[in-house]
Amino acid sequence: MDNILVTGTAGQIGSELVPALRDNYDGDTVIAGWNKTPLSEDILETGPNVVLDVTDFNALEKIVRDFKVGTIFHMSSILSATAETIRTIAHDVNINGTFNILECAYLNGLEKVILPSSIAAFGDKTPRTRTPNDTIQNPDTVYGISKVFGELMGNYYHSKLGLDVRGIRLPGIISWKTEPTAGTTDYAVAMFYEAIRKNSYECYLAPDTALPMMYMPDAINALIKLYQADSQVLIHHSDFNIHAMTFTPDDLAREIMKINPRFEISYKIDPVRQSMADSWPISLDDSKAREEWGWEPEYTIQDLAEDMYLNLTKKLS
Ligand code: AKB
Repeated sequence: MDNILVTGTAGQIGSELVPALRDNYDGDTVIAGWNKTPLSEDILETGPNVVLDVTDFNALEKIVRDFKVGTIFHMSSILSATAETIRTIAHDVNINGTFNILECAYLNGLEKVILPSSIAAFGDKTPRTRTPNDTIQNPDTVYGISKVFGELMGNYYHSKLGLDVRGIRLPGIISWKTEPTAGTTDYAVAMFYEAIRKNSYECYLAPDTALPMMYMPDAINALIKLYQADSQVLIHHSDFNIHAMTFTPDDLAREIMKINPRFEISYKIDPVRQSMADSWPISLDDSKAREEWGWEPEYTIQDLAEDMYLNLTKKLS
């Protein structure tokens, strides 16, 4: 097996994906690509790392050749809320960067590219409950449009050029190791931090905003399981729905109150993030992922709340 390069290792998912890949494979074969945000000691000590700007094709190609890369997990992305405020950078990273990854993988004969998409790839004309895998996609956000670009280009490189590109549409991801702040679904992580630090949280989404969510271990498991799937069994490629749970800010606050009865929630709506959330699915039909590569989530909202609270309390103390 050739080496695995992960882009965006310092991000919320990358920072947990690299250790998981190093546990599954030899640590020396998993290269942590990062840009600007420094890596944790743990990642620096357990395998190779490299500074990587995905918008620079020549630098990317040199890394792919120098490190004998066979697979890229392309995790670097400017998330939904930030992408609305820095459109040019978001276009460079999310669209040009994704194109560079695919073109570089194709030209250098790589084995696979794992290219995550998002629930943001849907829009207000998409059916919002049990959103079908193959349906109308009309996002009206910079981030969502860039995710549709990645899905379509991933499928193009697969069908026209024979590159094995695979991707899942990730929901809001809840985790305690790296704090995400650039997305719309990140209120759910912030609520835990503030419940532990201050016993209170002011939420920027309305109390009844229902969104698909997932605990990090399920997201990591999905990425690795899709990577390992036999290519013969895949009918879809860059555009799999996956689903674990749906909850609202009010639902999550009530779960946290079971653990911390002093916790109080208040609301001050951010119209930009609210309108994004209102255009995204409430739940997804993930039967294609279940049928084609055996996707199955493990964590419920109760499991997630208990595990998050415990681990974040340890981390913050
Ligand atoms: C975001 O809110 O930007 C992301 C996503 C739903 O893809 N977490």
